[in-house]
Amino acid sequence: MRRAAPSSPVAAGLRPWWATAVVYEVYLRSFADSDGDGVGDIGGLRSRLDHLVDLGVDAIWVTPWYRSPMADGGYDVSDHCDIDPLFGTLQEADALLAEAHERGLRLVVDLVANHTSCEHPWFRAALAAGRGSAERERYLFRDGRGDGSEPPNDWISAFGGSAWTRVREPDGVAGQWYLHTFAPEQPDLDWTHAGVQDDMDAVLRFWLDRGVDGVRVDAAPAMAKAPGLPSAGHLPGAAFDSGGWVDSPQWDVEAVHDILRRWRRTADAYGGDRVFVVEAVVKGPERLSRYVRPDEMHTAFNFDYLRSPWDATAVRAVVDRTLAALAPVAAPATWVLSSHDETRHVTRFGRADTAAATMGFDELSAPADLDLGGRRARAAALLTLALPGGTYVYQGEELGLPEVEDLPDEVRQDPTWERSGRTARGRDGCRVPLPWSGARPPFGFGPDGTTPWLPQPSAWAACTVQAQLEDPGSVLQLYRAALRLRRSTSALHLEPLTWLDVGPGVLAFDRGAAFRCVVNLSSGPVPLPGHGRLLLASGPVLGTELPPDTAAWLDRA
Ligand code: ISL
Repeated sequence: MRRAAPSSPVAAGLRPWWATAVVYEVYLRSFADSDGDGVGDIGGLRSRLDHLVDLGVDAIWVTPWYRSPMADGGYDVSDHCDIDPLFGTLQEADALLAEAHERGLRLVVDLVANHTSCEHPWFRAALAAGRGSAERERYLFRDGRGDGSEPPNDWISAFGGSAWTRVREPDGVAGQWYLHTFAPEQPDLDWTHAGVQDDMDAVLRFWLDRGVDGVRVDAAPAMAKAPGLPSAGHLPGAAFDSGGWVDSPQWDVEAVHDILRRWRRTADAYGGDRVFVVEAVVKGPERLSRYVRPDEMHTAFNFDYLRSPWDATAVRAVVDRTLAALAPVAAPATWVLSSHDETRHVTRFGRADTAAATMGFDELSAPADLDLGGRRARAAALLTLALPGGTYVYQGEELGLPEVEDLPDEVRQDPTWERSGRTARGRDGCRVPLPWSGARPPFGFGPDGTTPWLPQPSAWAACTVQAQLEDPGSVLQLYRAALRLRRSTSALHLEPLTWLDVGPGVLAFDRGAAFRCVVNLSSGPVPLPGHGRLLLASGPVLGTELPPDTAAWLDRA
């Protein structure tokens, strides 16, 4: 069995592991399928742990594996304390945790607490018990406006349309409405309800008791709502834009911080070095920093970095703003390029507009230039892994996978697709099952002859893990080399970032006296600033010139 090499400054106790960790996001449905039903599962993940050890990551975050009707790929949970049979069993989850720990990998689970599935026993009971019942108080049931046929307010769903759905009461008449920030199958909980708070504490303890190393908090800013649920004043047809909203009654409401503080107290009682990472798309790093105050979450996904266009001024600005916002709360940054919710960055960086759109709500644009996007993605990997803080690597990013933009409409499963009236393609294109080996689908994702839940492009024969291991110039080899170097380079764990001004279109910074990272985002070659030994480059470097869309790591010692 392979074991992750301990990271020196972290092993020496100079930093908690999560302050500079490389966390690999496992989107479980699409990682590896052990039983041939076409859906990734815990057995598949267990069988592929050595890939992650060889890659050199510190931890894995596993997307929801709980019992779920899968209306939103498992983010609609009907039992938070059991594993869905599609993914395996609790015993297998325990075995995975033990096997990960034996290999020196930490494991982070996903806590979906803003909403449950509509199949959750609490919601079924709420529907059955009717208007005015105690059961309805766990959710946000309200009477409609006017004669009751208009939604209670103008809030909009992240997947498009109104955030309210009307129910049929037990006696058969059209009745109250319930709030769902996401799909109608995901009713929002009322977090002012004491029973909800207590029961979610128990969920948190259930997983901490099993020994998980951290918790990713899903859609945190949605959990608190402005008292009285006032309308937001949205214009007709307004889109969900939580990253742009200020003083929204449905997002980033102050009371959310009480919930997070309560969880932090619960987790701190366990001792050890467990981490909370919060998913919060809010307006800018300054708002985000409020989620990582010393008594709240430890870290937060950096969506502003993810959304940044491939432009030196814009990237530098977001790095500076992030670091400046986090300094007063003494929280480490994270740097994220892709996730199961976003267009894969190889494709994004190959488009005319390289900024990220939200959750697949992007226009059908001209086909991306994947060679260009691929070069930029390789450079972005070295940039990202050299920044101070932690990093998230989304599965398949280490293979340079592009977004699959030509999925047939009939296979699409993301609720965004139907909710938008089939105009927004949604997130399926970044969720296509991974190619591991072989010349044809399922490319080792599942047993030969099985059919993955989303079809894999035949061109992926060239980007399987197996193919890339045989190619010294592959994206996988670049990631492995970069992660190896990152682990052993103490400056990347301990030293602050110092920019060098080397001209337009180029990002250059030092981490301490010995380490330098240079990224050329301009359209022509630039001289590598200063002298130093080339440690690693994202593409060919000729002499002392760095070609466009290329990054280099230099050792100046
Ligand atoms: O706020 C957003 C954009 O303005 C969203 O990105 C939002 O933060 C995101 O949709 C929350 O995502 C998470 O919860 C969803 C689930 O569908 C996603 O997969 C998950 O990552 C609902 O549980």
